[in-house]
Amino acid sequence: PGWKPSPEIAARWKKLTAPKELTEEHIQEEFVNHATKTLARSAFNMDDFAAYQASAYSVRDQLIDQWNSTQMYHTTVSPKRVYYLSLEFLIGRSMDNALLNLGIKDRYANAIDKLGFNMEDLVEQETDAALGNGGLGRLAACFMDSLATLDYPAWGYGIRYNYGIFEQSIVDGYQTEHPDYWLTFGNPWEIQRLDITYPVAFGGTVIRSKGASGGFVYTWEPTERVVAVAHDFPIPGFGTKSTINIRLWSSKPSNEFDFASFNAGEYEKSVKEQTDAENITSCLYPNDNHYIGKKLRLKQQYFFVCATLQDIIRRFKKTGEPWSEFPKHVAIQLNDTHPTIGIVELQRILIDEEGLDWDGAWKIVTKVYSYTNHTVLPEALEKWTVPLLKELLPRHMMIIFDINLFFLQSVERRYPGDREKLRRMSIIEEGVPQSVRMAYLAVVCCHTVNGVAELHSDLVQKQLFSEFVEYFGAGRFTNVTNGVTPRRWLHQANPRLSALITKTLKSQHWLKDLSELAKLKQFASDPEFQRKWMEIKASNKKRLAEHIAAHCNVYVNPDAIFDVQCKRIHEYKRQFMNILQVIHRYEELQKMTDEVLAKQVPRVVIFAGKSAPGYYIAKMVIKLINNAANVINYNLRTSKYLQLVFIPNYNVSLAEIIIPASDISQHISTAGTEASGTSNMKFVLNGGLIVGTVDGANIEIGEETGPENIFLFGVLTPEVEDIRHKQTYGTGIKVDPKLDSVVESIRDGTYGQPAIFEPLLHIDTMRKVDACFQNKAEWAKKSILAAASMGKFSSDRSINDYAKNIWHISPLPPPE
Ligand code: AZC
Repeated sequence: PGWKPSPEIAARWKKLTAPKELTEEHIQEEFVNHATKTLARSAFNMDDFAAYQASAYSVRDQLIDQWNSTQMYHTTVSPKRVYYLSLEFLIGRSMDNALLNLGIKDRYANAIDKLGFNMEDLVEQETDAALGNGGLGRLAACFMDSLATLDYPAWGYGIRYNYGIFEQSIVDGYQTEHPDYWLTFGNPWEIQRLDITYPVAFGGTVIRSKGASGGFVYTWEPTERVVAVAHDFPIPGFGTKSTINIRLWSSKPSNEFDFASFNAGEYEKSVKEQTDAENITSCLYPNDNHYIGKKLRLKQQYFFVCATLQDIIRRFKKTGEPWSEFPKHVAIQLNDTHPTIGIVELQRILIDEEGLDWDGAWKIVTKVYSYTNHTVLPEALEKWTVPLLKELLPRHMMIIFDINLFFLQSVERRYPGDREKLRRMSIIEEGVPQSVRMAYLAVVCCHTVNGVAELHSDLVQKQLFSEFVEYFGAGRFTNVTNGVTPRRWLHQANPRLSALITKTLKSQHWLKDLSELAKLKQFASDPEFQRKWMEIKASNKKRLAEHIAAHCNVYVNPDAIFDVQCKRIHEYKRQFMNILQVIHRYEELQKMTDEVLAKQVPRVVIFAGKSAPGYYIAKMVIKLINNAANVINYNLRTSKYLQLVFIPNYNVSLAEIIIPASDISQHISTAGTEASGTSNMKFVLNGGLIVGTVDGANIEIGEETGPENIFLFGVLTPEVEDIRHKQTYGTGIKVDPKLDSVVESIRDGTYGQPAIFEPLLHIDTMRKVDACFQNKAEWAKKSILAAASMGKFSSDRSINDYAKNIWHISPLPPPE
C-alpha cells in the first residue's frame, strides 16, 4: 500500500466506520439509499425485484463490516488457517440466510414492511448461486457456514462460473436444459476485487539448464497467459461476529497478450484470445459422480489452484517467516481430487521459484495437504492422460513423473521384485496413452485421506486404496462423517419447526449445539407436542402442494403420505427401482374392489432431480416417471390413493420447500455405492422418516435413531458383489418384464436367492410404511424421536472433527 493514515486520520476513519445501531429508521434509510443511489430508482419506480436488490445491498453492507473486522483481526493474530479448495460451492440463496445468521431478520422485515414490501416475497426474488452439481458442492457450502459459526480462521476457494448448473424444464416428459445465467442482474452477494489478480499460464515448454550450485534448474516458458480476478463472497456465522470468505476466481485475458496480437494487426486473433481466456470460467461441468476428461476442465482445475496458491503464499509471506514455517500457518483441504494438481503446483513453486531443493519442498508440501474422497465408483475417479497434461502443464508432468519415481523406488525397496505391485500402485497407469491416477497422486502426497461416512471410509481403505493402507499405514486414513448445517436446513427452511424447538427447549442454543435436540425426546409421546409438531408438517405439505400445483399442474392431496426422492438422477441411486415400485402399486390399486380401495393409505410420490445432459439412461428414467405420472394422475378411480409428480429444476431453494414437507424419503442406493448422502440427514432433521438401504450415512443415522425409527431394507455391501456374480454367471434368471406376474413366484423362492430382488423388499418396506402411517400418534412419535436423534449430523460436528484431527487449527473468536 502506498498510503498510510496518520494516527488522527486513522482515528477519524475508525469513528466513521463504527457500526451504527440497526434501528428501524436506519434500516429504512439504508434501503432507500440503495434504491435511489445504487439502483437509481424512485418510490414510483419500484417493484419486488428492485426492493429485493435494495435490501440485499444494505444487508451486504452489514456483512462487509463484520467481514472486514474478522479479516483484520485474523491478520493481526496470524493463526494457522484452513483453505478449503473446491470446484463447487452450492450456496443457493443468500439473503434469508444472511438475515438469520446476523440475527436481524425480524428487524429488517418490520422496517421494510413499513415501506410497503413483504420480506418473504423479496426473498423469493433471489436467484440461486448454483455453482455445484449436488452433494459434494452443497457439503462445501454447509462447511463454510459451520467454519464461520465456529469461529475458525478459514477460507473457501473455487471458481466463479458465469453459468452454474443448467436449469431443467420438462418438455413432453423429457428433461430439457437451459443455461443458468445467474449474473444477468448483477450479484449483490459478491465483492469484485479488481485489485486482486494473479497471472495463470498454460502450455509451452520447459528449459533445463545448469544452476549456480551445479544442479539443474527448470524454466517453464508457457505459451498462454490469462489473469485470475478475485470475487469475494462473505459468509456470516450464526450468533457470532465471525464472517469468513469464499474467494471465487474469474478468468480474464491478460493484457500483454492481446496488445501483442493487436499491435501486429491481428485483431481477430486478439479477440479470440480474449474469449478463450474468459471461457475458462464460463461453465460448471454438469456431471455428478462421473469424471470428464476434457481439456477445458483440466484448465479450470489448474487455473483455480494456481491463483489460490499465489494468494495463500502472499498471505504467508506477510508473516516474514521462513518456508519451513509454512505448514504451521497453512492447512489445505482438497474437496475430492479436482484440486489435486495444486499439490504439484506447490512443489513446483518451491523448487523452481523459491529455490528450495526437492526434499525440502517435499517435506513442506506433504505437511500441508489433505484429501477427501467422495466416491468409490470407478467411473468417477479422475484420470488425466499424460499427453494432455504434457501439453497443458509440461513442468507439472515432469514433477508428477518424479514423485512417482521416488514413490515406486521406495515401494520396490519394501517389496523387492514385485513388479505387479509396482504396476498396480503406480500413479501412472500404463496404456495407450498413459494416464495419471489423480486419487493415487493425492494419497501419496497428502498427510491424511478421509472418506465421508463410516462404511465409505472402510471401503476406501479396504478396496480403493488397500495397498496404500498397507504401505503408508492406517494412520494416514480416517473417517469424517458428513453433516449439514441446521441453520439453513432447519432454522431457515422450516422456521415454524425451529420456533417450536426453541420455545420447547427455552433457548436457541441448539442451533449451535445440535446434540441438544435430544432433549426433545421427553416430549415425543406428549399429545400436545405431537399435535403442534404434526400441524407444522401439515402446513409445510400444503406449501409444497401449492408449489406443485403451480409448476406441475397437479393438485395433490395434502393429507396423503408425501413420499419423496429428490437427488441427482443416477443408476446407483435407483430412481428406476423406485418408479417400478410405484407402477406396481398402481397396478395393485387397479385390481382392488371399491371396498378395499377405500381402505388404502393415500400416497403422493414426489420425484425431483437433474440428469447429466449426456446420461441417456438417467434421462429415460425421467421420461418414464413423467409418462407414468400422466397415466396415474388421470385415473379418476385411483388418483385419490396414488398421485405421482416430477417437480422440475431441483435446486437448493426447491429443496428448502420439499424437505420440510416430506413424511418419508427414499435413500435406496445399492449397498456400498452412496458414499454418505446428506439429504438423508436433512429430511430426518425436519421430521421425515427414511426408507433406505444399508448404505452410506443411512447406517449411522439408523444407529442414532434406533431401528424402529427408520425403514432400512435390502442386502449388505459384501453381499452385493456376490449377488452380481451369481446373476451374471449363475442360474441365468431373467426378470419378467411384467413385474406383477412374477412377483409372487420370485418371492416364494422358485428362482432361489430372493435377496437379488431388492425391488421386492422395497415393495414390502413400503407396505410397512403404510401400516405405520395409519397410527397417527405412533407416526408423530417416530418423527419426533428421529429428528431429536440428529445431533451427530450437524456439519459443526464434521468441521470440529476436521479441525482437531486433520487440520490442527483452533477457533479464533473475534473480540467483542
Ligand atoms: C457425493 C457422494 O455421492 C455423496 O454420497 C456424498 O454425500 C457427497 O459427495 C458429499 O460427500 N459425491 C459427489 O458429489 N461427487 C463425486 C465426484 O464424488
